[in-house]
Amino acid sequence: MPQRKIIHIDMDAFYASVEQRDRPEYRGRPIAVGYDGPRGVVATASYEARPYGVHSALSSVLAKRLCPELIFVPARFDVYKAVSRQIRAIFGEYTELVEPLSLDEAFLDVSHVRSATLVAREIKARILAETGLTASAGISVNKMLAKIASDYRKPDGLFTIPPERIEEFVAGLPVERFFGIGEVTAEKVRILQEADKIFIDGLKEYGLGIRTGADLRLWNEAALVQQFGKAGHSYYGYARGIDEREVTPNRVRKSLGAETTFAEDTDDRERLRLELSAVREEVWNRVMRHEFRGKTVVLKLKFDNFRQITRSKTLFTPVDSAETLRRVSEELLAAADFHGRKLRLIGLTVGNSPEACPECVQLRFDFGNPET
Ligand code: DCP
Ligand code: MG
Repeated sequence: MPQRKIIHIDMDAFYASVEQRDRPEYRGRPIAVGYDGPRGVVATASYEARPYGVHSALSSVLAKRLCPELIFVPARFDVYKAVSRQIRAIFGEYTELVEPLSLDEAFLDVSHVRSATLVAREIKARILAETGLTASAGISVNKMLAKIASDYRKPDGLFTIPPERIEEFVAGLPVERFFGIGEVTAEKVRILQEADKIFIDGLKEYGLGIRTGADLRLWNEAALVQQFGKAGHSYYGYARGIDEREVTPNRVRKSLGAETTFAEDTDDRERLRLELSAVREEVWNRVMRHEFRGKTVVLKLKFDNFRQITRSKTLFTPVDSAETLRRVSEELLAAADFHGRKLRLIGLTVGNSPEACPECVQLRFDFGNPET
């Protein structure tokens, strides 16, 4: 098979940049897009806010503590969607093989062109001219490398990983980067970083000690599969710069969700409603970012004995407002019987079929201990 040429484009600080574009008084200032309430979360932060440690999915309270002069700006999804349509129209002029991952990023297969790097440069320039916003581009032979490359010189970056540099590049890469593929599997990164606490054979405590691509490469495929499940096959390839996934224009997403584990188990219904509202804000952000349409709302509750139940409701039409999601999720919580137990985790998923699995929950965030 001839080598592919893949471009990954990702807008810089997308929602925040749109707000700074439309409101000059925010330019050069640390801003966060999101709800500035006790249970609010940051959807994204401007580059001025990032040196303070403010980032996506951080609680608004903690964000304000890290950066007292932070300005909170409510999200305007309609405007972000309009920009998204503009950039997708630009992508479409270069190839039919465009796979959007969210409003602000996409893979493009441009195997037919002579220089993918030149195309990427041109696309960046057109995005700037037509939207007034900057994007970063990564260019390489597969999705995984293109995505890592787009992140490498952000903001306003352009970085190419040519075939002859792949091996060296991957070997030196911090391992967290491998897990930014698709949705971030924060849990897996956590496992690697807290390697010292992991029991592998139940007898002895080993550290996995995987820090870089070179470390990951030392693991054989069976061991990675044992550690990470099916994804282990992909990681085995990624460690070698191999990723066979095609750019597929209309990937069908089955569900979107978020969950949170509490610092302390609780059966306090009021506290649980607050926790649920934070999870719900994150879920709603994700639904908007992915333009996801799902009719089924799934509430997941995990108890102090690690047993888990799910409660779901399927609507006649896709969940189309934050208010609908609030109402349905609160009904599900109110109707759930805890049988006298405390809860350790609450999760919420929107799916497009009743079978939509809560296991598909992909993003974790923890408000339990904001200092960590
Ligand atoms: N977003 C969100 N919640 C998250 C992550 C992202 O609502 N947990 C939204 C806000 C972002 C947009 O999606 O602006 C795009 O996400 P990115 O991960 O690409 O982040 P940014 O574009 O904001 O910043 P970067 O310059 O790092 O790409
Ligand atoms: Mg982005």
